[in-house]
Amino acid sequence: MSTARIQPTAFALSSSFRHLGLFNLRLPQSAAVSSNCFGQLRSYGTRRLAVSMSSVSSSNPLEICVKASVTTPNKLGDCPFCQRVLLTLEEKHLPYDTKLVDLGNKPEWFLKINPNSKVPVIKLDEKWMSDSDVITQALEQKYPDPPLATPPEKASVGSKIFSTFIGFLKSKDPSDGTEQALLNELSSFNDYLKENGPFINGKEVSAVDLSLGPKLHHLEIALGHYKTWSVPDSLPYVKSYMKAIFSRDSFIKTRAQPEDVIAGWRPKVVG
Ligand SMILES: N[C@@H](CCC(=O)N[C@@H](CS)C(=O)NCC(=O)O)C(=O)O
Repeated sequence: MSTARIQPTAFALSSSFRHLGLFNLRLPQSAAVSSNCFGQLRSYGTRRLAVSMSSVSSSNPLEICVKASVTTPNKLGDCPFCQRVLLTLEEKHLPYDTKLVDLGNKPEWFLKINPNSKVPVIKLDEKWMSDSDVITQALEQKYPDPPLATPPEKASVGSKIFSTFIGFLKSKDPSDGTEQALLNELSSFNDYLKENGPFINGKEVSAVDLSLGPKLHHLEIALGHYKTWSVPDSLPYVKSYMKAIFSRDSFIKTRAQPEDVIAGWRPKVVG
C-alpha cells in the first residue's frame, strides 16, 4: 500500500478529505469538528484518516459512537469496549469519525439509533450495530486485511483477568482472597506468554490483545490509584506485554485519560 503522511497546518476538516483515496492523513486532536448528522451531535473529529486504494470505505469514514470523557470536554472517555473497537479500526487502518456520547445524559438521537443505549455503536452498511464482540467480528469479516482474528483456542486467554481485577478493586477486606485470585490469573497469563508470547497469538497482535489491552490499562490505573497496587516484578512477561500493547500508536491514540478511568471506577470502589 502506498501511503503518505500530511500534517495539515489549517485544521478545518472538510468532507473532501474523506474522498482522498491515496493518503494516510493524521490529524491532531484539535481537529475536532461539529457534525450535522444528528441534532445534538458533537464529533470528536476524524482522528486518523488512513485510506488505501483498496479500502472499500475510503470515500466515507465509518461513524462510531463512543463514551465521552467526564473530566475534559471533547475528549474520549474511559470505556474499554469502545477502545477495543477503536483499536481494531486503527490496526486495520480504517478511517472513522468518532461521536462522543455523554452517558450521564444520553441524547435522544443516540437512544433512537441504539435502543440498548450502550456504547460502542458503529454504522456498518447503513445499519447501527452495538456490542464490541459483534462489531469486531463484523469488521474482521468486512475488512479482513490486515487479519486480526485470534484462533478460537486462544480467544479466551486472559479472559478472567478483568473480572478478578474488579473483584479486587471492589474488595474492602484485604484477606478475602480477591488479590490472590487476581494474582493467580496474572500468573497463569505470565506462564502462557512465556511459552507463546510476546502476544497471545505469538509474534503478531490479534483481536484478543485488542480486547485485553484496554482492560489491563484500567487495571493499572485503577489499582494504582485506589489500592497503591501494581503488577509485581515476578510477572515480567505480563509487564512486557502491557508495555508492548500500551506503546502501540493505535493504543496511544485511543486510550482513556487516567483521570477518567479513576472517575469511572469510583462508584464501584466507594460502593
Ligand atoms: N458488552 C458490551 C458492553 C458495553 C458497555 O457496557 N458499555 C458501557 C460503557 S463502558 C455503557 O455504554 N454503559 C452505559 C449504560 O449502561 O447505560 C460491549 O462489549 O460493547
